[in-house]
Amino acid sequence: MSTIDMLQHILFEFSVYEAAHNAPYKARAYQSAAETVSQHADDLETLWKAQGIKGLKELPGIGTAIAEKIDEFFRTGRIASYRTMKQAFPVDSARLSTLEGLGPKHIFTLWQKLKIKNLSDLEHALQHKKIAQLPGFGEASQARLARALHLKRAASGRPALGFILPIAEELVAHLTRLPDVTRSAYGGSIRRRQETVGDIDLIATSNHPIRVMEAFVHFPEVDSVIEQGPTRTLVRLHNGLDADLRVVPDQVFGATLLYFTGSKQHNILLRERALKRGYTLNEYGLFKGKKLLACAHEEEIYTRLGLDMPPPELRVGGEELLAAEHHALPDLLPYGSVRGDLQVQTNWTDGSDSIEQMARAARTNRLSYMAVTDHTKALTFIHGLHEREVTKQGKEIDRLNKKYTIKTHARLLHGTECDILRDGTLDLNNATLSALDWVGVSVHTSLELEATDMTKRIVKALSNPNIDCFFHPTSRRIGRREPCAMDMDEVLATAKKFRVALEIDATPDRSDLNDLHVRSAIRAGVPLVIDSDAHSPDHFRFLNFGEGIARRGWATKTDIMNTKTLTQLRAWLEKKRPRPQWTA
Ligand code: DGT
Ligand code: CA
Ligand code: CA
Ligand code: ZN
Repeated sequence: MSTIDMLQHILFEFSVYEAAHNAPYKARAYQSAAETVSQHADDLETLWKAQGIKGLKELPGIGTAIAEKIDEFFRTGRIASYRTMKQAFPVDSARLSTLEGLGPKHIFTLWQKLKIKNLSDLEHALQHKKIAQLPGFGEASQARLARALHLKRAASGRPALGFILPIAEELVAHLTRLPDVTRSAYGGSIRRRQETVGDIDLIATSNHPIRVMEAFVHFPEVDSVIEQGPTRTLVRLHNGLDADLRVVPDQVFGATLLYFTGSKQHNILLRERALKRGYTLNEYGLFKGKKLLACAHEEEIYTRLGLDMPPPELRVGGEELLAAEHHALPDLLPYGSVRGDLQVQTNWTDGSDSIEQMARAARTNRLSYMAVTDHTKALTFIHGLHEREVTKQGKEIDRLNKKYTIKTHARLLHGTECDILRDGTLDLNNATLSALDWVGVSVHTSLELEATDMTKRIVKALSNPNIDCFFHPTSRRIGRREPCAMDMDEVLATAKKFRVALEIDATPDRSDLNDLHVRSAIRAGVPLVIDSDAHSPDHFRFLNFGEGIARRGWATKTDIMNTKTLTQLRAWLEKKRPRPQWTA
């Protein structure tokens, strides 16, 4: 754990402790401090060195008491009151909190009644069915917890792509900077943009492989060395993932990259094709007998095999090879095509920053428009907006649109992320919805409904003529919560009928829709959008992961509505229902 991760962890544990002890304001203070700390990461210590407690206090969400604790942490490497707290409450509350449905009060009860300190203790208690009888639990929540824990165990070791891609990019950047390295890339599931990742496969070319390997094992991300050799070195990173580096001569880069990009099934089919044509194909090249035919660039190898080159995202070992043979590969949506983000939360609800700050950050991320889509009143615990607050927010958005130009701030659409209630009715009245520029709906509660009930609920919601988009349609969270049960074909048919767009929510652990859903949606003629679901300025970068999902789903630019300009998007939306505010 880095120093900053440690500090964030401590603040988070304080927040659980306070929440468990009926101090919601203190809990909230610690929680927002933890978020601020993680956002400022390495800058925080720099700021503290330059300006001390005073500098810390200027950050959002950090008051005097917490600033003093952070100061103590940087000065002494620990916080005395944290030790005292942990003696009274020696519970890994941060890890336990990652289980769906396990709040601070529950965690405290588990400790008080059963001395449960961590996931293993909990697992043990669940096996012995000791949870149901505790106050505030019951049979249903015992079963739910067992499922959540099972899911967590099953998923641990396969984190979502979005958490790992930046690390892979960083490692490639380090490798490329080495004087002995000519080219470097990541391959494997990461290059194919698979939604979860087993390990990081790296390739570098060099005439001095031993020197490259020696530098690699000393990279700051590396925790320990599992195997070190001149062609292959395997290390464990601090985040628990393995990174697997191959070093080859530059002339064979294409063949090695192709092989280690996979997928395994794609490789097998390619090799069979090569064999049928009297060639052999391996990670060092395409050969006729002993004669090397092609290996410097991936494309040469595909060409020799009579194929167009499928983009890595399509290499699953299926239809892409047929398409490659018949010059029928899709013209995939290019990265960077999304022009506007249509799901963004602000500090009107559970986002960290103001509308203005988010609009500026969106513009910095080269977006030209952004919909403000704060949550609605059913989500009481994050102060979801009531109708009158939605209306008030609209005035603020008008003011900001007048105040700023596209030079510095994205144009704002006034939207909502309106909750779909259990019975399929919506959490805002129709008068309020119809006055909005952009209406997204989503499911956040009663996620456990049976497929027939859930489908009915969604169909009812989507048939409301004010709805433009269904956000994160399955509500899954990778490693935490399985997708809601529903009849996806019926949802698609409904979306098509009422012309409701479905969202690809690019938040890493959501990735919802997934690639297969995207493909079905396109086939069904359902419009799609890609959103970051940003809750802080740093989240706009997620859009790139969403574009990856779309590409894996064979999406072209025309399939994704928010690749349109704002004018085009408005024209498209107006066909569904008039928005008088745009002509006024
Ligand atoms: P992961 O790591 O589980 O997320 O998935 P991958 O696809 O990155 O798999 P990995 O790391 O085991 O191997 C990287 C690539 O190496 C894989 O995509 C294709 C290639 N590869 C691995 N094993 C085999 C194999 O037995 N046969 C062939 N033809 N290729 C293989
Ligand atoms: Ca891999
Ligand atoms: Ca590997
Ligand atoms: Zn939210």
